Amino acid sequence: MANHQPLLLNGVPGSPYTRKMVALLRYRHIAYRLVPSSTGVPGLPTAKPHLLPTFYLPGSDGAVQAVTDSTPLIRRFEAEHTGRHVLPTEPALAFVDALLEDFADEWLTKAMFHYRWTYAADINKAKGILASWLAHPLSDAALQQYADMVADRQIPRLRYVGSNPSTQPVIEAGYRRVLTLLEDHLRTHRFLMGHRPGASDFGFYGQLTQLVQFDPTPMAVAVAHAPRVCGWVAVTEDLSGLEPTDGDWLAATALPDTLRSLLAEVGQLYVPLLLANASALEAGQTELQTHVKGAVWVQQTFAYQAKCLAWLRRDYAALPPQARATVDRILAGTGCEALFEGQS
Ligand SMILES: N[C@@H](CCC(=O)N[C@@H](CS)C(=O)NCC(=O)O)C(=O)O
Repeated sequence: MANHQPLLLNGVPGSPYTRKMVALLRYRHIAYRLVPSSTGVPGLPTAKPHLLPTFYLPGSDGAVQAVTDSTPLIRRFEAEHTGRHVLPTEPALAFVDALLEDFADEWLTKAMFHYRWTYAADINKAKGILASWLAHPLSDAALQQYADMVADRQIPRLRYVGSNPSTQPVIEAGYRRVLTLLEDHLRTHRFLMGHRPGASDFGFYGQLTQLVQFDPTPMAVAVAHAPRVCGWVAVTEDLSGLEPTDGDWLAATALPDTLRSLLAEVGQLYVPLLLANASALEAGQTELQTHVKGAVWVQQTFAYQAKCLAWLRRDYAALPPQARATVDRILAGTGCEALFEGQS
């Protein structure tokens, strides 16, 4: 069903998922109205939990609903708006795209949150600027007070992403390695998915807007080691003038080694966490414990990531036989195949 009304959403520039979705809407030529505040839109419903971005979309009864979660929203917009699609047409490539999107949303965000709320320079920059994104102007004293409230709220939440002294080296080495692997890929390709962006491009873009353009510690790493990644993030913000064609997607049967290397990193950094999280939740535990790159990783379980794993498994189960064989060949030896072992 075509929807010609501009989509209404609420979000702020410091929210990686807001950036992901705004860049996607621009690329897709989907008209939107962004209400820039961290507190929702007065008079409209609030999502539970309140997350940024929140979209205000008609429900089946026509009443406006507050809708969150970028991954299913991207799929909804693919169905409701034609042209300039971000889900690759070839099922095997679409699967790789979904896996990389999930890694960006759920693992790379750990690096983003870790750097922002661990180092003094990052905390001091973020707390003042994030506090300024209330819907109304603040005096200096009120801004200072609100900035301290933001930091006092966010710093203890490092535990939700698993950032602590034992995981810090793994997160930071993982971030550097992801930058290097992206830099390698961008040496020969314009986007992760080839000559046009997939959903995974927007997932990486969203987190990287913060890591390479906002928070000073990870930004310095990127500027020193990954100039192409920095340039790519700047360009991906507005791809309204890109004219994609069907031939611009990668071919899953000839996936470049640079993307396979990225998948191997996903297999090491993210797959153990997804599996341990699902097992802990199944066992009714509130905490998961596993090893990532040899380090002990302990964190609170996260119901949303169990949903992510279920979505990936559902997509895997739905692959036509030939596409599944291609996916199996791509994933073999990357560590990602462990997500689908024993799945019919
Ligand atoms: N799964 C969601 C994640 C959205 C999310 O976590 N948003 C963050 C800001 S980037 C948020 O609103 N966190 C809750 C808070 O800060 O209170 C998506 O894909 O959109």
